[in-house]
Amino acid sequence: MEACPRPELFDFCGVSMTSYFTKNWEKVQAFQARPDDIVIVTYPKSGTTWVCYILDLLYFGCSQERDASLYLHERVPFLELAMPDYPYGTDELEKLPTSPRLIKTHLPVQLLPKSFWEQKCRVVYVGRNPKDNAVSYFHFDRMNSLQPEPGDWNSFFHRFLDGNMVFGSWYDHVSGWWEKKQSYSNLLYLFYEDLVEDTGRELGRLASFLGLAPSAEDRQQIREKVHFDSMKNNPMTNGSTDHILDLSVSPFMRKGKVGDWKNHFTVAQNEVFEEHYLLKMKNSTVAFRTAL
Ligand code: PPS
Repeated sequence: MEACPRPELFDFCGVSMTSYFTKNWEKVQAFQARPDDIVIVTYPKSGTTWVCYILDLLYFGCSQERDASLYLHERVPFLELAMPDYPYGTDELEKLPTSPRLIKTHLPVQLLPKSFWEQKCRVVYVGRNPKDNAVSYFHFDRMNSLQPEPGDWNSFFHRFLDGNMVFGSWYDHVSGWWEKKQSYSNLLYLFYEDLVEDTGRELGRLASFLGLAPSAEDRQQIREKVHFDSMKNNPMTNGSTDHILDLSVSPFMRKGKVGDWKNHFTVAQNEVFEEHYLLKMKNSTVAFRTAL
């Protein structure tokens, strides 16, 4: 397999993107949603894998046979993925035998294909505080050969503030989806920090949003399987067989904590960040916790 070059960022409908998520755009925009599709939406590095796995187990059970034989990305295809040597997300979704289909996307609200709205699909959004989100994204870009070169932490930090990231500005993403929630009732907006604080409680919120009633035993089993340590040791979820990820640079399941930003942000960066945050988010009521 030939090594692919690290991609360039370019402006795509006002959002920074790489070709690995735009190459199949015609098919993405024409995607035919079904009324029972469940869409899991996140800005990258906000807990996507975690919530995809929770939903998969809630819907399709914890049987060892299924759980040990299918990678999570096969169970929950990534809609806009169009990378070399990977099946395109839209093709994977068309072949998916399960019902409902669980669909992962990182698209900002204005780019979600319109049939999801027409079909009134349920949407689960997961947001994560921007400081930990930026740190997680930095380490991901270091170890993922199909992401742009991250450069050093300081230059990455400034790019994050400027929204020059794959999938654009964190600020626009979290506030755009928060705004949508005010008018679209089939949207559950979760926070990574709440999941860390009390996974069982958030599992309950998810189940009731989806109209599911897992038994106490099922809930317990799911909680065990989706614990950070279990997912880190699980080849179906830990990225260990993904050839574009170099786990010797940084693990895909890296720390799973709230507050790791304190190990990266300098005092000066934190001051710049806080001031910039107030400006960028002055019109949004969404609120994040940077510590528990
Ligand atoms: S991606 O590549 O966008 O799909 O990444 P994503 O899954 O959204 O985010 C990865 C971060 O989520 C953490 N993670 C978890 N934290 C706690 N518990 C569980 N079970 C869990 N699963 C994934 C993962 O470790 C990444 O965060 P960091 O801070 O880098 O550790």
